[in-house]
Amino acid sequence: MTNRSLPVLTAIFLFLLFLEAGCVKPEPPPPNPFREPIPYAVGHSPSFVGAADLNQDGFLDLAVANTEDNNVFLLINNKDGSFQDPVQLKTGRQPRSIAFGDFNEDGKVDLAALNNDEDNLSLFLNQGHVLFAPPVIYEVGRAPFMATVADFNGDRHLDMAVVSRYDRLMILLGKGNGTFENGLVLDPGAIPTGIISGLFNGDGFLDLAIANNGPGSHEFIFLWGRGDGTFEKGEKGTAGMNPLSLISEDFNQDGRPDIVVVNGLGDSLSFFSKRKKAATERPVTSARREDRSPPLRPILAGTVSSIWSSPTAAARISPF
Ligand SMILES: [Ca+2]
Ligand SMILES: [Ca+2]
Ligand SMILES: [Ca+2]
Ligand SMILES: [Ca+2]
Repeated sequence: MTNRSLPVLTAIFLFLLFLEAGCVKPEPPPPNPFREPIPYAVGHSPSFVGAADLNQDGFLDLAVANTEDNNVFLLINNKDGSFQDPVQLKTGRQPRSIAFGDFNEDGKVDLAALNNDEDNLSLFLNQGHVLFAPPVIYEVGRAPFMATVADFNGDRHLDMAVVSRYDRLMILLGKGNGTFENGLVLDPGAIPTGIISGLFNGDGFLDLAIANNGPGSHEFIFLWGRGDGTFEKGEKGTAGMNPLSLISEDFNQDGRPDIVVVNGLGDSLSFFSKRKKAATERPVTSARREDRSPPLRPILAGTVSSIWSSPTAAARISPF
């Protein structure tokens, strides 16, 4: 082979490679891995479903809030992913959601139903064998909507943070015996409908993130925990239209929580992940506020306030 023929052969090879690449058909999407759904009858206007092992058999059970029936249905797992006929718990008017936690520390998961039309919650203590004690009522705020459970004051007893649609956040501090004392009442912004807790600013103290569903809102806010059950206002994030609810998981496995906000309008959700740490940033070595890790960065549908970077993509989410 001469030196002159080498470029020609290379060109032919690249051309064939190009043809080959052009002919490659995209992989067909994988088939839907889910079977046909199994219907289970619940009550009227079910508005919330949560999972917890309510009978301590190691299998997750379901609890459904039936808003128009003023009750919660408990569906116990048959240990094969099918569920028994529901056990009914009578709640207050219009239970909107349910929070779970072992509030009396007896090893059994208790539950609180947020009664949207009575401005209180019904706390049911689990007595075992799917029996629950008559509920204890706690006043929370007008039209309670969602709660998150964690130990906010570091006393090793579970506490509860409850948002109500009429602009109120109440912190209920657990005593560990199934009772609570009212803590702070805070203004979380207009019509808060979603709340989660997590270590969002990296100072070692649990924080709150709240979705505000008010008219024209694009807002979700952080409240930075001080570790004693009190909070201070943190940054505001801007999601899509009328943020409704949110979740936090470590989706990119960088060891730091990401946040997904579901927007009530606009057919989108907003995904926030944290920026990479700057080289000059000090590592978090103690529970000090100055050691906050970088703020979260949205990468889907949404904009951010001054300390947040701009979104890089928008997504329209279709139901499957
Ligand atoms: Ca179970
Ligand atoms: Ca319990
Ligand atoms: Ca606590
Ligand atoms: Ca914190």
